[in-house]
Amino acid sequence: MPDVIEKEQYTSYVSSVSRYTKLLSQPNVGLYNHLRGITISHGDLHSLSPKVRTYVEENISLCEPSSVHICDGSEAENSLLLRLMLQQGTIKPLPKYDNCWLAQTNPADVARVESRTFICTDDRHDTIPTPKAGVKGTLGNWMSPEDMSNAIRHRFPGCMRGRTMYVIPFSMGPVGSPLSKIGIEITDSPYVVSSMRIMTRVGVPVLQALAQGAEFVKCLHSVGSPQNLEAVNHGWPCDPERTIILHRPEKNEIVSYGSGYGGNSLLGKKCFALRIGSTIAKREGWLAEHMLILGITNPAGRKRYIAAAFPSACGKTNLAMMCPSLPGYKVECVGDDIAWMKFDSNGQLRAINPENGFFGVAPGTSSKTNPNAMKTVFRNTLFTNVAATSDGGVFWEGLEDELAPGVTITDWQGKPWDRSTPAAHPNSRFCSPASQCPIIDPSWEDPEGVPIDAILFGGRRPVGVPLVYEAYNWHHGVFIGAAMRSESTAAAEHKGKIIMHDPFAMRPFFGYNFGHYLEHWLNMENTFGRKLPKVFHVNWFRKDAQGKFLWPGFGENSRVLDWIFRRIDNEEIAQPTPVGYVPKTDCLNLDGLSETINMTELFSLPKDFWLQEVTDIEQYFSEQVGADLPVAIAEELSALRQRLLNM
Ligand code: GTP
Ligand code: SPV
Ligand code: MN
Repeated sequence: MPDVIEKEQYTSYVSSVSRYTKLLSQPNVGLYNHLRGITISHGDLHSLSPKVRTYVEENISLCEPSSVHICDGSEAENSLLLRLMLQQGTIKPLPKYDNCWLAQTNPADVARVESRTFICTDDRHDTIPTPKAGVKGTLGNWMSPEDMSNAIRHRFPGCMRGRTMYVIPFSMGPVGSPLSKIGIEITDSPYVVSSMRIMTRVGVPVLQALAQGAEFVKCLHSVGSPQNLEAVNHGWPCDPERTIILHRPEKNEIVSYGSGYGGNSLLGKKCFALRIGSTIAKREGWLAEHMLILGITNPAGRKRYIAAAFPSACGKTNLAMMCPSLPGYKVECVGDDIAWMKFDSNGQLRAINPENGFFGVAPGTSSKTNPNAMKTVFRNTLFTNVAATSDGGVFWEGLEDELAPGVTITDWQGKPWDRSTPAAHPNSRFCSPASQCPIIDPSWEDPEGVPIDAILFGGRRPVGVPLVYEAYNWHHGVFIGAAMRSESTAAAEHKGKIIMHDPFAMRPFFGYNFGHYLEHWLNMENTFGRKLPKVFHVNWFRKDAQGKFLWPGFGENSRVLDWIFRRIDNEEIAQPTPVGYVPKTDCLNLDGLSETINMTELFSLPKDFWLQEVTDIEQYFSEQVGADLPVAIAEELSALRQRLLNM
């Protein structure tokens, strides 16, 4: 603890901060004494804007690191961090490739932890709808600001003792774009610094924007100082028992403790770009969404942009980088996970990808499924929890055909792989610069964003849900987003393959009450002159009775994009069904497909299944959203039921 502030005096973190701020206004007393023992190992505290400096100094006082490193995003800095991580055993080299590294985490720290993720507001109702009595809410976790202060007080004081605190200035979106936002992440993890440098824009231009007074989102992260030292194994410090991820929208503040993994620690991604982002978007009238963005050019040379929301590990990276099998089509990638979208003054919805890299699911990625990812990830990449090969490379499930003969494999936990368990963790990932993607869109960094003409929702639905259908109108489209369901995946802690509700693929990422979020989406229609995108639902994952996928997926999904493209142009290739428009017979282009597709089964709408689906959605809305469900959404549900009954 800082010597000037006794531990007992910390009635809350907030009050310690205000006390500290008072001390700062008296030169040479209080915290200056405390800061005196700290080495600034890189950068200059005095060059920071006053607001940033205050934030950094508050956290020096709280976490008590032995040194502070202010990041500039340079190559030299990154080499230093890599050397340090090699020394500490956090990463291993992958000599088969160019500047690639493998991190193997503590097995207790492998995915986002939803159950320990909280949004903190004065009023609980601002964060989550009130679930029905006796039902556990699943639309986010609320915590009071007081409990947040306590949670911080029980974890952070002194947590960086003996270690370095890194200060990462980063921009979500191209620096200077009207759609971009700045953050400062304070962390004690060099792995986080290296990853943030790939995933966001880190460095001097951001510091310059801050010096000119730009606002920033405060992101504090520590891998923790475990009470149980067993947790600090093989160079991956973490504190799984006390992990917590806190968001305070009112103060644009994120605090994360105990996990070094992915969305828990790379705070620009889910915490900022989605949770805090969605609350800023609500206030400012735009949308922060869990969506890929792709550009598609048709054989006539016309280009359109599409955004698509699929839950975690349901195919965003794959669709965003797809190699279309349909001749004459070209797909280019703007982003694979997050879209910030705003209507411009002409009423056109425009989107930026706020990220700078891909944190993509490794298993299943191969030259067959995603050749563009394969051309992206073998340079300047940080792999996490994949398996290693004896020739200095990586391996994961799905790469079997690309393995050289005689090569042996060490699994993600560092043990010789005996094939009885997965070699790579199912949520193992690559972290690669977006600029390396061979099909990165020429406009991917356009500060104005790209024009969006269609929004896709989708998920893993093994039964009942057709390959593609189109919403009748905006309200129906918002209903389709609200009613999304998908089989659970390894990206979250859920066990087993159950069909879960995941509205807008945002269930783990809403920064505020889902009912209010729906109102916000519905309201997009209320400004005169706006050109609303068409809305579609897609499902690449329907299976036959033998459990085999009915649709080949991947590059063949270009056939669905072709239909969508032509629907944006209002071609008469659609017929109404109870769930929405589907392709008219022979209007989905199957030319040249080698396998025969059972189109009848792929598009069938089993009445019993759909009536049950309506019942399930109704129960979900009533149990989870209750009085916060907008009337327009309840009306869409009734209209769907009526259409099904008339079928
Ligand atoms: P997050 O990064 O967690 O948000 O995931 P994501 O939505 O980007 O998912 P990703 O594209 O990485 O796909 C995850 C898994 O789905 C991989 O195992 C893919 O091989 C598989 N997948 C993607 N597209 C298809 C498809 O069209 N058909 C089938 N059958 N599988 C697919
Ligand atoms: C997801 O789970 O949707 C991801 C990975 O994109 S993480 O950044 O860990 O959230
Ligand atoms: Mn994601």
